[in-house]
Amino acid sequence: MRLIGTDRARSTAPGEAPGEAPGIASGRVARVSRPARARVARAARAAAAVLVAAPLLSACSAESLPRLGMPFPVTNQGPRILLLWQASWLTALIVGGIVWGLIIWAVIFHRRKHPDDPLPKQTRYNLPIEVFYTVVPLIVVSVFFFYTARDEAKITAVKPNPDVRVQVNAFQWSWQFQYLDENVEVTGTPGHLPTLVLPKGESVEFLLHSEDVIHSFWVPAFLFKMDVIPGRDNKFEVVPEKVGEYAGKCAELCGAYHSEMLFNVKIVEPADYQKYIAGLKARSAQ
Ligand SMILES: [Cu+2]
Repeated sequence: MRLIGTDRARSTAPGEAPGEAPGIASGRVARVSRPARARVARAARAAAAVLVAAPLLSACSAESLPRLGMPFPVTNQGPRILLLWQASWLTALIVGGIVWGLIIWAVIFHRRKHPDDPLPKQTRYNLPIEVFYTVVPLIVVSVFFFYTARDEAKITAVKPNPDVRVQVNAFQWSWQFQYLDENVEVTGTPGHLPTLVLPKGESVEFLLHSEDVIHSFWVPAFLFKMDVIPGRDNKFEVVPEKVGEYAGKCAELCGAYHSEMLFNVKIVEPADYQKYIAGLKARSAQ
């Protein structure tokens, strides 16, 4: 049986009325011809390649694949997040390539060749193909779900005793960073961006607190953002790994000056971090 046939030379099966979908109008169970079975087998092999690709891609490292526009990761969690992103994109591209290929194949090889050509035989259903295109997406989504759930649990895990604890207070329209164990803080305004200084190689826990509306704490170089919700303090933990200066911003439209809600992140050596904290303490003592 053809899905949508254009083969006008196809012979009618014994007992089948001309132009009738085999086994449908007459109430018989549809049988699948050999060429159709071969096509389903080819499609099944292509789908199997996609399904195999996802776990294989996850066995690659983030550095061995293109970053696809994502920033270079600067925390211990960055490579895991980047790889999840890369594997998802590449799997989607493979699935997209197969779908585009099938569309182009149908457009080129099954186009109407003559204006007087009759409509091709209209097939109402094909059980193997329907089972195939129901089961394969379910498997693809399950693979996506498995890796997303596994990585989300690891990315959002917090340890009981982090080296540094920073409470991030978001307000319309800037940020305050409180170093909880040192009892010092830095407060910004829309015209004066606050800088969040973090020590390289030490675990930092962020406690996200909102004073008013929903904001979102986003450092693009962390490849991560988390909502800051009034009445519900979220937390996450990272180990900064690359010394440098990075941009931070609010990623939730929170009011008129949302676009001004910017801050800087500076990852420094632990000794420089201690000097910075000592300077903040000296200034607050004045
Ligand atoms: Cu905001």
